[in-house]
Amino acid sequence: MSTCRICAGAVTEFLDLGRQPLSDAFRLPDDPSEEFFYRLAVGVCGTCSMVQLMEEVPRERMFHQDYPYVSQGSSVMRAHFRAAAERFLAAGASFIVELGCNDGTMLRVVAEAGVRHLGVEPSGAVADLAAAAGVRVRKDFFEEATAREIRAADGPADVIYAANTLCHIPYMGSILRGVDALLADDGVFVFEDPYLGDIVERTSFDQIYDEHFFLFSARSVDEMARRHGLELVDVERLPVHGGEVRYTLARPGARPRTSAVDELLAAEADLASRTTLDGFASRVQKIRSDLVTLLTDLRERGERVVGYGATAKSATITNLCGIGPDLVEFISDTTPAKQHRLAPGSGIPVRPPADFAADYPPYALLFAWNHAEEIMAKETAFRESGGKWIVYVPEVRVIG
Ligand code: JHZ
Ligand code: SAH
Ligand code: ZN
Repeated sequence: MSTCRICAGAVTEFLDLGRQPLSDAFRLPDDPSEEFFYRLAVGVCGTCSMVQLMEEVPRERMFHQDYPYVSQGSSVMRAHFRAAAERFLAAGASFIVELGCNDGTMLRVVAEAGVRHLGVEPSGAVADLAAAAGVRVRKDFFEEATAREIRAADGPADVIYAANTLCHIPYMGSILRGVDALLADDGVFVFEDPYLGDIVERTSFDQIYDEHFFLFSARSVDEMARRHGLELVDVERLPVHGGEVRYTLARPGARPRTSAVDELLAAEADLASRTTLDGFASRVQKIRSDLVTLLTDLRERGERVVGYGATAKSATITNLCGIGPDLVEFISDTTPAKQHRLAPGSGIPVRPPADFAADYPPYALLFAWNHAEEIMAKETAFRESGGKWIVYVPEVRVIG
């Protein structure tokens, strides 16, 4: 049992994913330091229904100068963020603040339009990429104190936006007090994160890792907003990252609540129930044993398997299943800051895509399954060489 980070209610554990490393800590092969591990387990609050990790990793261990993830690695995500920026601009926003702006993939569109903005980003190297792209960025963790300083210096924000960032932040009280301090009276706080409903439906349990402290639903976000003097006024389901929801919060009465909110709330009637979550946990165990069986069989037959996409998500599955370099030769990844390093916990080497293309393996294990369409569309030569994809969401399957 632990205490809910939203409402202080009792959180009951429903899934233990074991000892896990930091999902984005790609290590140099000769790094002599001891690797950090924590217990990855997830539970649900009996009061507000928020699904959350049982243990919290200190933020500075995850987000620092060398944080490697960049948003620009997917063409689908670049288009997604361009569309988000264009929508804010079309609505007439004159000051847009983004939490976790990363390499500035969204805000560079705002900067190009000449509209006032600020990115708040604690991870140094990615913040530098944003600045180099013409984005105004503050290297800091967003929290109440940061928000008050921004408000004093820059005035109220029409839009506060956070993609794949809010669910990373356990200290939610400070964040929402900060939003209250910074948001214009008729402003909107818009955030999008992996959706609990999709995670349960697809058994995409690899969305659970250190950085994803919360798995949001309309119900839990509605409760969270209300407890902090805000109102959930809109929800929109997004196809990106394996299924997300974009939530819009506003000050009470400032905006009408759309029917989409009530529809999603109604569809979630059983989502946080013990039966649903226990069913999810037992499907996780099936995926785990199916995948280990498949990879072990392939090894016994002498077949090569290469991983595709050194995702943060892959840390959960490799470490849960005990998949190491004996089962997956290396992982191909486009991110310079991950290449020539070892994947966390598993020690699987990460190599540039050229190494994948130089000698196509018969099997590629698709760790970046959320980008399947984009990846399969461009990896035609792999398929033509006879290559087959292995996926494990929503179940273990060989394609080809
Ligand atoms: P991708 C990260 O998760 C961490 P990850 C974080 N916690 C989060 O929530 C999401 O991002 C937003 C590579 N790649 O997007 C690039 C190729 O090699 O699934 C990335 O390393 N070739 C903030 O890491 C990885 O795969 C390709 O063609 O799970 C994809 O990572 C493409 C498209 C990607 O997020
Ligand atoms: N928005 C981008 C990046 C997501 S990665 C996208 O969707 O692709 C999550 C980002 O949140 C990281 O760059 C991390 O440094 C940042 N972050 C973590 N805690 C934060 C905080 N308290 N305030 C602002 N950014 C934070
Ligand atoms: Zn709670």
